[in-house]
Amino acid sequence: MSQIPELNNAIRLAAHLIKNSQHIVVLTGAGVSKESGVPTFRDTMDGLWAKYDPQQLATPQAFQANPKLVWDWYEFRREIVRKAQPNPGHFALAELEKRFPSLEVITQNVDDLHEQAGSKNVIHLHGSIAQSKCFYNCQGNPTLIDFSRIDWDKTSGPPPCPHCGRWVRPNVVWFGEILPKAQLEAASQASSTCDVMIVVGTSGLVSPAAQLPDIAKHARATIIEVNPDITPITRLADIKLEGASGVMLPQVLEVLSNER
Ligand code: BV8
Ligand code: ZN
Repeated sequence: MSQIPELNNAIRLAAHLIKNSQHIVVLTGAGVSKESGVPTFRDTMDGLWAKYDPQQLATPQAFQANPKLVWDWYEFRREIVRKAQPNPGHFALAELEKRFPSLEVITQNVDDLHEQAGSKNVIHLHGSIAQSKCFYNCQGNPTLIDFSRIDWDKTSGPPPCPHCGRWVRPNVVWFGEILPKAQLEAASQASSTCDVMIVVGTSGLVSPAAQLPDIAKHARATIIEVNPDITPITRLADIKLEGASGVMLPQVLEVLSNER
């Protein structure tokens, strides 16, 4: 446990509320994958990408203006995600789901580290960086493409869609694009029916995901925020675990285990 008494009390209280909950929802952002070596959106990317703002690159306009630049940025990020392993924070959430089977994870992240750690009920609001699709969804939405079998000049940028010959793009939700209807509905439903929402590693700046804690609060849920920083969600939090998720979440689990 932490050496800070207030933090210890917060961890104990969080464990107590989780233990007595009926329906837990966990909302995660890039911070939960930071200890796995995946940069957050607030982090400046290193080297070549340091001069670009992710919010400027993660848009359909940027892709149409310079498909090679955006495609190469995603290939760079895919390599980081491919090498990443789940961290203790991911594993603690997967263990919580084992003990509380109605637990749902709503993630803004495009990596699959929650699933790799063993989480089963995961709602991806912003898609998956490991998947690609036809930019025009020419065979239906989404027209997923396995480009590993396409032979194309990789220096020229994105591969051509094998159906229509036009661009292939990452299967993620870009800024200015609408979120997948089913996932957003499921996330809103979960947020409006949970009695505990654990918000982990998100700056709470991107909508509509940023509104989910408000929905939970309106439904009289207890909000537990896990983040080393202050965020717009902190004002909603009944309990603030001020620290890294890979440290805080295992400590909550440890208290839960000792209380068994
Ligand atoms: C939509 C996939 C509507 C891609 C992402 C003006 C013009 C256009 C749009 C808008 C606008 N104003 C508002 C909008 C809406 C816009 C938006 O919210 N913009 C913001 C920036 C102002 N939203 C959208 O465009 C969304 N779509 O609104 O559509 C619409 C309606 C009709 C018709 C058309 C459109 C789509 C948003 C989805 C964008 N895609 N990702 C990709 O990954 O490349 S968003 C992307 O950024 C992530 O998925 C994530 O959601 C977000 C980053 O946020 P976080 O995850 O919170 O990460 P961040 O780095 O910010 O923070 C990390 C946190 O972790 C920090 O707090 C840090 O303290 C903490 N931390 C660090 N270490 C740790 C830690 N915590 C715990 N442990 C640690 N160790
Ligand atoms: Zn196509």
